[in-house]
Amino acid sequence: MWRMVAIWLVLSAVLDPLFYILVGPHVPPGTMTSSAQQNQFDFNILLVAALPVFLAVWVYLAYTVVMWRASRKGAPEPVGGAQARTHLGVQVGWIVTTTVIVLGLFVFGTVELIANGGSGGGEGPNPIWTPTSATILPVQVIAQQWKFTYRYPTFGGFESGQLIVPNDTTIAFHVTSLDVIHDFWAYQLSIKADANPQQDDVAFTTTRQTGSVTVRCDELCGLWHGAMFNYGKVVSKAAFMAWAKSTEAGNAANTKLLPPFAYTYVPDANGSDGGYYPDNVDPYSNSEVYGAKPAAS
Ligand SMILES: [Cu+2]
Repeated sequence: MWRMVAIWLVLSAVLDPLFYILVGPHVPPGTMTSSAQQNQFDFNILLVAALPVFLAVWVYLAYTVVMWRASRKGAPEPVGGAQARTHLGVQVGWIVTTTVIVLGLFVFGTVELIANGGSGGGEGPNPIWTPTSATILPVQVIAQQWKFTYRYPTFGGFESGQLIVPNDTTIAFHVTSLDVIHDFWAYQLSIKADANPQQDDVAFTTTRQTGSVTVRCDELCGLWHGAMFNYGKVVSKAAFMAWAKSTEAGNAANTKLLPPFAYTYVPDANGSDGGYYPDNVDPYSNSEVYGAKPAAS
C-alpha cells in the first residue's frame, strides 16, 4: 500500500503543477472578460483537485495489473476481506478526506459565485451580487424563436442583430424573451442567463480583451433551436462609440417604429396594449401593409 501511495504522491506532485502551468491558460472559457477569467480559474482549481483522484484510480489499476498478474510467480496475494473491513485508520482517513474535499468545494464554490458580481450568471430582475464599477453599460438581449436582438437603451434604444460591446467596460445584460424560454449564452464572455418572457434577467461582466464572441441559445426552444446562434465582438471603446453613434443615427427612422424601451415586452397581436401590430391587422395575414383596413368579408 505504501508503495502505491508513494507512486501516487510523486505523480500528483509532478503532474498537478504541470497541468496548472501548461493546460490551465487554455482551459475554457478563456480570459476575455472578468467572469471568463474567474470561471477559468474555478475550472482549474476543480481540475487540479480532481487530478489526484483520477491518478489514484489509475495508479491502483496499473499497480494491480503489473504486480498481481497471474503470470507473476510468487506474488503476494492482495489483502482483502475482514482485515480490510475493520481497519480503523482506512475508515477514518476515508471519511475525513472526502468530508474535507466536499466541504472545501462547497465553500470555494459559494465564495466564487459571490465574489465577482454573480460570476456571469443571470441573477433575475433584482441582482443580489452587483459589480462595483462606477459606470455600467446596459445592453438588452431580446430572444425570440429563433434569433437574438440586442437593444442599446443609452443610445436612443436602437436595435442590432449583432452584439457589439466595448472593451474595458462593465456591462449589464438585461435578458428577456418575446415568446418561449430561451437562454442567452455568450461563450467567450462567460455570460449565461435564462431568457424568460415577461422577465428581466440581469447578468454582469467586465470586458478585458477585444475579440469575437459566439452567442448560442442554450435552452431547447423549438424546431430551430440549434440554429439560434450568432456572433458578436468586443471592440475598443473608440470603435464602439463610433459604431453605436452611427447605428443610432442610421437606424433612427426604424427605431421610431419600435415600442419604447422597456425591460420586458408583450408582442400583443391585437395591439391593445401598445404591441407590435395595429388593431385592425391580422398579424398572420399575407398582407405586409400594416395599418390597412381589414378586407370586407
Ligand atoms: Cu432559443
